[in-house]
Amino acid sequence: MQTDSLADRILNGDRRALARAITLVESGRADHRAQATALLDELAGAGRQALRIGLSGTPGVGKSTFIESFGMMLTGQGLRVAVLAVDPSSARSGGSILGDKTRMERLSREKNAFIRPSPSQSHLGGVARRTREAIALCEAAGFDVVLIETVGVGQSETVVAEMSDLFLLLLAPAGGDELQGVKRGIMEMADMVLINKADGDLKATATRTCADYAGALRLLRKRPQDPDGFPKAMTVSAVEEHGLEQAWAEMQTLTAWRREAGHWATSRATQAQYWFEQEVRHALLARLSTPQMRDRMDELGAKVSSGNISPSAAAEQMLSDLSGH
Ligand SMILES: Nc1nc2c(ncn2[C@@H]2O[C@H](COP(=O)(O)OP(=O)(O)OP(=O)(O)O)[C@@H](O)[C@H]2O)c(=O)[nH]1
Ligand SMILES: [Mg+2]
Repeated sequence: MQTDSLADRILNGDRRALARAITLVESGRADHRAQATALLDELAGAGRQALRIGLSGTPGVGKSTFIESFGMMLTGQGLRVAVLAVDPSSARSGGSILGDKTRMERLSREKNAFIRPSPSQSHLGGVARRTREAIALCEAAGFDVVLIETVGVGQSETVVAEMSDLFLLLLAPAGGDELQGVKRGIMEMADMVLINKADGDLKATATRTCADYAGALRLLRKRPQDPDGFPKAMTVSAVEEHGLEQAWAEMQTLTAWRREAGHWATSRATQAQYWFEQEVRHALLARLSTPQMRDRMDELGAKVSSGNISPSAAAEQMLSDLSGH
């Protein structure tokens, strides 16, 4: 494969080239990895940036529906929108790929939208790299907004927050008790809290839930990257398409403020540093996991167990073996 021409096609916004490049970054083959790295290097020179919006929330809260309605609104304004999904559990992604495809029917027909479901890969480290690289590819292809959906369980929301410029938490209308159900860490990561399904019978509950969260957010420590009045809680209806313009206006206000105050650049730089360190960790772990290294580990482990060598001396031998490979 000629990465050169692939790069040119991506820079020209060719969606098939983009899809092919994402397949390349998803591949576990060593030659594909080398091509993907070369391609990403080449594209980085273009220096294109999109607004990366991470979206998290419990299953069924309406993330996909929101992304479709919100995405349609953005494309309606002439913006180009890419949608990616992070779904670390392969068992779930089997179902949600199908579900998302049917739910994002309108958006998937838009010529200014690109939707890429999560690959059926269960290892979070692999999913993180693939998503990060897919974002970079979408940026190079000239998308204005990249939306990243993740289901709000486990570590996946931290992963997505670490690669987003804006991290949105989508919540369902619920009684005050359920406020406790949202982990503090997630509330602290959220740049905006959207109470979805503020329609029909649920409208009044959604308004109450929104007030509860607005109160809770005010109590949380203020972060330097938030101007006055942020993080905001707002009600939306993805189905009835209410509140989407207001939410987008707030996102733009927040983003403009952060750019002006230097937080955008700082955050991108911190994230790049974080992912560099993660990559080093993963690469080291991968090198420790080769059959040869596992054998060596077992061998030294047995010596440690029998008291022939101290744990720290064995660890040093292990590491010197590793650097010799
Ligand atoms: N009343 C109402 N229902 C909604 C709204 N948004 C989504 N739903 C419904 O909620 C259900 C789940 O919506 P999805 O968009 O698939 O939710 P999700 O968060 O993407 O779900 P997973 O991907 O499975 O985690 C569907 O039946 C939607 O029609 C809304 O604004 N109002
Ligand atoms: Mg979904």
